[in-house]
Formats: sequence, C-alpha cells, structure tokens
Amino acid sequence: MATVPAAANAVATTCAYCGVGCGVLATAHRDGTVSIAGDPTHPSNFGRLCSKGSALGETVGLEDRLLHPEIGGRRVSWDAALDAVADAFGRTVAEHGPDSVALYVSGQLLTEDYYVANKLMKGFIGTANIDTNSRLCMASSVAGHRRAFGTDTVPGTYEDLEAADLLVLVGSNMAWCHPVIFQRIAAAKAARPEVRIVVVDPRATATTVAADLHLKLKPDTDVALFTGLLKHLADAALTDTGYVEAHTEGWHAALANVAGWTVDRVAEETGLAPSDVAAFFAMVAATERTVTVYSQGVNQSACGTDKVNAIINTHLLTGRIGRVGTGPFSITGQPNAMGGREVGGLANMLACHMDIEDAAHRRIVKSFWNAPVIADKAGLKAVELFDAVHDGRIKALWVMATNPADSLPDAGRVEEALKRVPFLAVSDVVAATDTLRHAHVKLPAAGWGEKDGTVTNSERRISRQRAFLPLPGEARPDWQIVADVAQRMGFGEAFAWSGPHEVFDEYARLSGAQNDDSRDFDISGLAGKGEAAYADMAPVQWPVRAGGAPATRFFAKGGFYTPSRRGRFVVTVPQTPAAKPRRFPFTLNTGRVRDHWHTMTRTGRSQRLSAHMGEPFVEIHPSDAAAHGIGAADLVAVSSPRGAVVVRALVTDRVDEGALFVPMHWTDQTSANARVDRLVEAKVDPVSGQPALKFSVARVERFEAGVFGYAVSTRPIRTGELAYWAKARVAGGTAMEFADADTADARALAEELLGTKDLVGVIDAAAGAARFAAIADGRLTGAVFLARQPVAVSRSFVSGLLGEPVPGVSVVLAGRPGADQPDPGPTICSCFRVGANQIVAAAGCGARTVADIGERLQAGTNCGSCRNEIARILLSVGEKTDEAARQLAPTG
Ligand SMILES: Nc1nc2c(c(=O)[nH]1)N[C@H]1C(S)=C(S)[C@@H](COP(=O)(O)OP(=O)(O)OC[C@H]3O[C@@H](n4cnc5c(=O)[nH]c(N)nc54)[C@H](O)[C@@H]3O)O[C@H]1N2
Ligand SMILES: Nc1nc2c(c(=O)[nH]1)N[C@H]1C(S)=C(S)[C@@H](COP(=O)(O)OP(=O)(O)OC[C@H]3O[C@@H](n4cnc5c(=O)[nH]c(N)nc54)[C@H](O)[C@@H]3O)O[C@H]1N2
Ligand code: SF4
Ligand SMILES: [Mo]
Repeated sequence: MATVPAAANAVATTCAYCGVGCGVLATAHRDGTVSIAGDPTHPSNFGRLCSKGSALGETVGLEDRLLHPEIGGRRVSWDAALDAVADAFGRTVAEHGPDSVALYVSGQLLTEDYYVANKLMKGFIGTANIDTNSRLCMASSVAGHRRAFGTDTVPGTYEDLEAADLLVLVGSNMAWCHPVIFQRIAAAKAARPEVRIVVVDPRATATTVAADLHLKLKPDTDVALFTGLLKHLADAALTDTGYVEAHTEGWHAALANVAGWTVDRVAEETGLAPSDVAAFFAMVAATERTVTVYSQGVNQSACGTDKVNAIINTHLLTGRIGRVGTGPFSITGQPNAMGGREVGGLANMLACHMDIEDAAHRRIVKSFWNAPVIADKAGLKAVELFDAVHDGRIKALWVMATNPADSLPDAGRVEEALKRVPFLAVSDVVAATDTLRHAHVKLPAAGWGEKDGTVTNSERRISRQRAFLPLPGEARPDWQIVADVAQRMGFGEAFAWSGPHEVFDEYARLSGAQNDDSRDFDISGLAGKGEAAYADMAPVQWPVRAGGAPATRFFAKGGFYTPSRRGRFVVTVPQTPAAKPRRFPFTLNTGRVRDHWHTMTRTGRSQRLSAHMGEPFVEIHPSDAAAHGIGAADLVAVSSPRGAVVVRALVTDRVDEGALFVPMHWTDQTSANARVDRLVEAKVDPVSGQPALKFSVARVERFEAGVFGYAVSTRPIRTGELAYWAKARVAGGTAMEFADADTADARALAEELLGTKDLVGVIDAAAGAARFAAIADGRLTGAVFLARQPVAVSRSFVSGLLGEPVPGVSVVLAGRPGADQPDPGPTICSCFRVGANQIVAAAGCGARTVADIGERLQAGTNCGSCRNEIARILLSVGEKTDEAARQLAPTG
C-alpha cells in the first residue's frame, strides 16, 4: 500500500515516531481505515515520509488497546482510578516526604502533557523525582550543550544539513532512524555530487553504504578521534581567532590537552588506518561548511558527554557554528524529546530551560506558578531512580508513555523493582506491555491521532499534533489524567485548564517571564493565542520572543548563555575502553532496525512493518561464528554477567570480530527471551547519568535445539513452553519462528500451537521433519513446518497464503512457490512488498541503479527508506553496479 493523495478532509498533524518531526496528512474514513500522506507544506519533510510514517494508518486499530481504567486487573471507573493514584501519592508524601514518590515519563508525551506532569512534581508535590526516558536518549547531548553553551540549545536547522559540503555522522544510523533527514541529505548530494558524507560507526549499516568514508572505529573511541581532529585543525591554522577570542573561553586548556594526539596515535587508539584518519582530518580542514551530526553512538556511552564536547570543541575552534551549513547537530530520537527538555522533564532541570540550582530561576518559576513549594535540588536520574524504587526509597511510582521493564539497562533488576514497589500506576495506550503487567493501577491514555498538543523536533520546530479520531473507550489524554490527579491532591486552581491550548499558553508565558534573552528558550511570542489560533498554529522554530523577530540559528555572533556569555571549550580526555573480562570476550552493541519502533507496541501491529525483520537477531562476524560453531540462521544464546537472551544468528562482516549487535525491539510480548536490556549493565556517564547502552560485555554460544519451526495462523498462536519463539504480524494473522530442545510428537506440537486437531500433514520421521496445514472452507487458517535444522520454507509465500483460498494441501505443504512463481525472498521494500530475490533477479537482467530497480519493481519509490538496502544488494551482486548504486538519487 502506498501513501495516497490527501483527501479534502485530511487533518494536518505530525508523525508519531522520530524526532525528524514530519508533517502528516491523516484522513479517517467511514469504514474505519485511515490513510496517511506526507504534508507537502511541512518544513521538516515537504511531503516525504519514511516506512514507519507511511504505515501509521495500520497502527491505529483498537484491538489490543487499553480502553478502561483498571485496579488490580479489574475494570473500574475513572473516579476510582484517579482517587487511587491521588491517595497513594498523597499518603506516601504525607508519611515519607515528597522524595518518596516519583514519575517516570517519556519523550513520547506531548509538550502539554509533559508540562503538567513537571509542574505537579516540582512545584506542588515539591520533589524533582521526575525523570524521563530522554535520560536514555538525549541526556549526554543536553549535558554537553549546557557545558559548552550554558544551556541546552541545538544551534542549527535542517537547512544546514542540505547546505553543508561535508556531513560527519557520528554514531547515527540515519538511513534507518531519521530516514527523512537522510533523504534530504541524499537529495542534496544528488544535486551537488561534491558533497561528502563521513560516517563514524563501529558497525557497517544502511547509512555507511552512502558514506564516502566510513570510519569503523573501535567502540567508544570517538573522543580520541575528535581530540586528534581538534589538534589537526589548530595545527592547520584553522583556528578562527576572531571568533575564539571574542566569543569563547577555555581554548588554551583545550589545546594544551590535545598535544600528542597525532594521526598515528589516534589511529592506534581507534583502530582506524592512519590514512583514513588523515583523510578525514584533511576533509574537515578543507571544508568550511561542515556539520557534525550525532546520535546514540555518541550519547549512550560512559563518556557520552565528553564525546559531545569533543565534537563541539572542533566547531567552536573553527567558528563553524550558527552559520549556514555549519555546526554541531544533535538529532533527537523521540517525537518530543526536545519538548520534554524544554518543559524541564529531566530531573535536573526546571521548566523552560531554567536551572534547578539557580535561586533566581526557582523564584521565577515558583512565583509564576503561585506554587506552594519548588524543588531546590536535582532529583534522581532514571537509573538511580529505579535503584531507589528497588531499595524502597521510592514507594509510589507512576510510569507514563514508556516501557522501562524493557528499555532501561539491567532490565531484570528494573522489573524486580517494579514488582517490589508498593504502588505502581502505568499510563499506556496498549493493554499489555512488560511494564503494565506489574501495574496496580492501569490508566488508558489517548494515543496518536486521538490527542491534541504540540511537539518539538530536532531543529527546534514546534508543530501541532492534531486529533483526527474520536477518543476510544474511556481513554483520556495524558495532560488531563495528570491534572485530574493534581486536583484530587488538592492543587485545584493551578491545574484547572479547559484544554491543551490553555496549558500551552501558560507555558509560553512562563518561557518569557523575566527572560530578556537571558535564556535561549522563549516562546512568549506564541502566548495569548486563544483556542482557534492554537488549533491552527503553523510549525514554528523557537525562539519566538514577544515582539522579536524569530531566530533560526544560534551563536554565529556568540551570545552564549553562560555567565560570561562566552562559549566554553571543555577539556575532554580520551579514555581507553576497559579490557573485557576473559569470560565475556565480546562487546555488545544495541540499537534499532528500520521498520520497528522501540518495544513495538505500535509498529508491531503493522504487517507491512513486521515484514522487514520478523525476528530478534545478533549480528556476529563470520570468523567468530565459525569459532563458536554457529551457522547462518542458527540460534545463539548471548549472555552477559546479568543474563542471557536467545536470538537468531545473522552472520555478517558488518560487525567486526569481537563485536555483536542485537536490536532493542523484542520483548516478552513478541518473543520467548530476547529483551536485550537484561544483558546491559547499568553503567552511566558520570556527567549526564545516561546509560552506556551501546557497550556491554558478552559471550555467545550456539543454542542447541533439536527442532526448529515456522508457524502461521489466523488466530493467536500458543507458545506453551517453547524454548525459543518470536511472533510477527502478517497479512492474514500471526507468524511465528520457534525452536525447542526436541519434540517427541510433531503432530501434538502442531496441534498445541494452532489450537486445533483438524490438521492435515506429512511426517518424515527419519528426517525429523513434518509439515501441517489447517484448512477451513478452502482457506488456509494455519500451518506448521518442523525440521531438525532451521526450516527452509519461503516465509513470504506461506504467510501470503494465510486466510486465502488454497488450491490444495500440497501447495501449502510444499512451502514455496512453484517454478513458475519465483520466491521473492525477504522483504526489502515494505511499501510495495518487494523481496531481495526480486532485486537480485532485476540486477541480473540489467538493472544497475536504485532508480532502475524503482522503474522495474517500484521498490524504493514511495517512502524511500529501503533505497540504501537496494543499493547494498546491487553492490553485493556485481562490481559494475558499484558506482551506480552509490548515486543515491533523490526521492520526490
Ligand atoms: N526505525 C527506527 N527509528 C527510530 C527509532 C526506532 O526505534 N526505530 N527510535 C528513535 C529514537 S528514540 C532514537 S534515540 C533514534 C536513535 O537513532 P540512532 O542513534 O541513529 O540509532 P541506534 O541504532 O540506536 O544507534 C546508532 C549507531 O550507533 C553506533 N554505535 C555504537 N557504539 C558506538 C560508538 O562507540 N561510537 C560511534 N560513533 N557509534 C557507535 C551503532 O553501531 C549504531 O549503528 O532513532 C529514532 N528513530
Ligand atoms: N539496549 C538499548 N536500550 C535502549 C536503547 C538502545 O539503543 N539500546 N535506546 C533507548 C532510547 S534512546 C529510548 S528513547 C528508549 C525507548 O524506550 P521506551 O520509551 O520504553 O519504548 P517505547 O516502546 O517507545 O515505549 C513507549 C510506551 O508508551 C506507550 N504510548 C505511546 N503513546 C502514548 C501516549 O500518548 N500516552 C501514553 N501514556 N502512552 C503512550 C506505548 O504503547 C509504549 O508502551 O529506549 C532506550 N533503551
Ligand atoms: S522520518 Fe519517518 S518516523 Fe521520523 S517523523 Fe518522518 S515519517 Fe515519522
Ligand atoms: Mo531515544
């Protein structure tokens, strides 16, 4: 299904997913379906959408939604649920003080939700124990910005990414994680082929395919790389002395620190070839318009804040900041990671970029809120916060729009904490998550498409999210749930807004209170709008000072927000990552895949998105796989000192020897045992408190299974006691990969999985293989394939038959299409369902470029998210296509 042209009654809103913040036109149809198109007028995407955005319409159904409040697993009225939360919080505060309660919130809340939650905690309950999953995501960038700029400012704008002549992407798999920005860059490169892209990542990814230079450095050695770069720039006389002297401080110390960081030393430390290091340094030196973009390979590290400042130092030195096509650029993950930072959702911030440690700032906020108290010291940061839940210091916890049982490091311990806490409320949109299963009170929140408010994207652009669907069941918007609890706790007046427009207005006014450019964040120019103008508000970049002209960039002429108004160089000392213990000789890296979002509560509902990668996996180098007797598609137990997961082997030299990569998406809802954060140690960056989610120690073993299988069913598939399983949505129902120690009775197993005895099939006892199908009224309702090795059936063929009329049992049991119908292979283009084998076949018939493939197969011509994978396939099938495949043509 492709995106369709916008209908007349389309509602302009913003994508639910990443921090690119694409404008979406959503149309709800009478038959309950929703169609989605990119908003051509939205300045973040100008009509483009990626695979996830395009499939939003498939994720808004009401099946599996949490539609009613529950206490102790029983449906209750809203009154009862809100009373329960207010009582528990009120009682706990009365008995144990304000620091005994906590909120753990999320960059997936709207700004208005977030503002209300922060106000309740910091101004009324009187504790800063509110932290957010942005601690896992953006905290090092925030801390780095504050050290260098005095405040949390992203200085640039997306146009800078297009205007740059050199883009250095550090720890970012942008092709998959910020695909529309990536498309904008690809388009700029197609228009100006002299644009260069350097990717710094220990792993080869869909993004590195597009790179002119891939610096495949050893994990966590980025500080050494950028320290060497700072020295090189200074030695090459690229210091912008005018800028440095007029607008910065600390450069002598920073330059003293780089002595000795020669190309050779950098090469040794990072494991890169000296020629690559030198080439990179020379490129940066030669290119005035350089933007350094960074993401989780930088932030999620025990030295994440130093990585950020090592990068920023190079931009301050050269004065390449705040001017067109220049600057450091932290791209945000979640749709409202920025909004959350702005409202003060982090435990160490006050609202509107004010500082909790600053008495004047506290006075401004307290008096503006007319609050009885104001938190005067930083609260507990996410990892510490869950420690405090674990050891009983926190006795009442409310989790909103995040799934800490899966996404926090040492997730097993986090889950123990959730089990222990005397009171746990969870607000979510779906009925079952690994976190919700421990909630005493479940609060049904309105989801994307049902709620109204604002979000801020990576380039400081505030956009409206607008409702286009009615509130389902008894679901309510998060801001309202929090305000209702606040009212019940006796804080009535201060929480009596009639709608999100009033919350936004209050927030906008607070941002301007005693500001006069003493703080970067000011949107007081957006105050006083009234409901109608708020409803119509066009996307706008902050600051929007009252009566002032909007500024799109910061710091070209200094004007930092430190006490001296100078930007600060920070001395960053490269640390050699600690040696790995003998028992755990691998480094475990974690991250994302193209078509899934975090714990899959939403993307997992889309069969289109589930087709790209249907199983948890571990990327492992061929020589490591061989050394451990692990073959392609075998199962692998990956363990750390904290636990083990079982995932599929993806044997590839995309990772180096000694390195593993496991995605973060699979949970107990979608797999037997693949929650990778159970393996990750809760080690944090000492400055930002952000956990080092990209670097754990691990080991691997082949997971011995006596039987492997693949099942599809129109009804839910039972998993029983299977040692391994992973489920994915397919067009007609569910598909499941599984394995077990062995099975004595193949038929009994198939019957149990499908929940029916009405099966036809064949058993080859000697080969240990069996195949079964359930057919009702001539349609396939289920099938099970079993073998001693990973089963060799065409997944796309079998799942494509599910729910469809089948000509005969033999067609199903064959497990693959006849010779006249070639197997399309694993899905590459989810929009048009084009498989890898089709692309290889087209290449064999003369397709040379991504554009050729688009012409022949349509693949890559809708959202464009798969264009790099197509390029990679073309690269792998023939040298002649090499050059052509690198020409990433723009998508329209
Ligand atoms: N498809 C999809 N897109 C998403 C999301 C999603 O769940 N799915 N989530 C959104 C969110 S919240 C976020 S935060 C962003 C994250 O976006 P990204 O940060 O781009 O994604 P990740 O896969 O987490 O990690 C990026 C890369 O960091 C690399 N890396 C690991 N260690 C190091 C290191 O030491 N140095 C360097 N230089 N690199 C390293 C990894 O190999 C990986 O390729 O994506 C957003 N977009
Ligand atoms: N190992 C490892 N761990 C990681 C990462 C990594 O790279 N590696 N990345 C980290 C990062 S950057 C992030 S951002 C986190 C993300 O991790 P989480 O925030 O835990 O993941 P999500 O699946 O996005 O959880 C959001 C939850 O909110 C619900 N929800 C959606 N919309 C709403 C709403 O409007 N209201 C309410 N109340 N609920 C809603 C969803 O159903 C879902 O259960 O994971 C972190 N953990
Ligand atoms: S890039 Fe994709 S996921 Fe991110 S906002 Fe745009 S459409 Fe949504
Ligand atoms: Mo994130």
